[in-house]
Amino acid sequence: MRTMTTLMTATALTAVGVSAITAETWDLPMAYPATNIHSENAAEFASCVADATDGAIEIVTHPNGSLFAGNDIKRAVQTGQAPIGERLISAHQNENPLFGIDSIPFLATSFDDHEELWEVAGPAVAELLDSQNLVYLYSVAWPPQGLYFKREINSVSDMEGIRFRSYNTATARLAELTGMRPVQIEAAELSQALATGVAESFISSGATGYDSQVWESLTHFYEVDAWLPRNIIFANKQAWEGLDEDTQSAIRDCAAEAKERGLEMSKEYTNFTLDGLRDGGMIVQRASDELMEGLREIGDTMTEEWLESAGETGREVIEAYRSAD
Ligand code: PCA
Repeated sequence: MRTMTTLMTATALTAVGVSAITAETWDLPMAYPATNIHSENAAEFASCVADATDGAIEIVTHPNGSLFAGNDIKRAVQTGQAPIGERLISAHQNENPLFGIDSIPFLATSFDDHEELWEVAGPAVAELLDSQNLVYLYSVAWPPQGLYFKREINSVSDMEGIRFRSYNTATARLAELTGMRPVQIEAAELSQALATGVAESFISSGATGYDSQVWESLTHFYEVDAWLPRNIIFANKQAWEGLDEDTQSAIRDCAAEAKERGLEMSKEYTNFTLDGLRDGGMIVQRASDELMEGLREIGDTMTEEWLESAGETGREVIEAYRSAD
């Protein structure tokens, strides 16, 4: 396919004699709604790339799981079904524990700490992606993760038996350790799952609760700042290597801008969406000391489990992060 497009581009250039008259389209599958910060940021990234390459590369975003469901995006890009894509990387912790480093409970709980963690973890994750035929372009953290319920919850024992929507290994494990019942559901299906009672609770940012208008089904959001997971934009390696150096560096520049802009957008979206939940009628507050204490104990267990599974590389990254404090 790509060779074909390149050939057509070359023919068009010869025929007309101007640069970049035929664009190469890069479809970019994404899992979250078009109005979400990650999707809006990627749309700006796409327009930056179009400008910087004189229209030679036209990235077209496909939000909300419309091209591939979230869980299929990474494989689609690895195998070249899509040249570029965005994925919540911790959802792939089952492939390698390093992918779940951003979802270790209470390891990095603020944007600043999370960025420090990513400074040491990012290169290791990029290397791992490279070994899977993926080229890391940029990534952006979600706002801190809190707990959603449809009644008041003051302790871990209050959570017993609740049907809990999970989105990665860590969220499923959290459910198990708190006595809840995990069910894996894509963000695009979340409102529906809550409305039908398939799920009655979940952990996420204010952003996803706001995007999914969860006040229609739920009543409480507890700020626990458990972790900040990350979405990564990556390209298929062959598609990437098919680009000339100038094009690659133009895309890298746009990616560097997107990383910075995305971080600012995510920070701003945090309070905006918590206010949005309140406007929708939800009670938004910090979790009680008792609940936090119970969650921290579970966090310690999960940290130990992660370290055990992640081996030497994982341990080194955590140590480098902790000693940078
Ligand atoms: N929203 C995504 C992942 C993390 C977040 O804040 C979700 O709930 O699927």
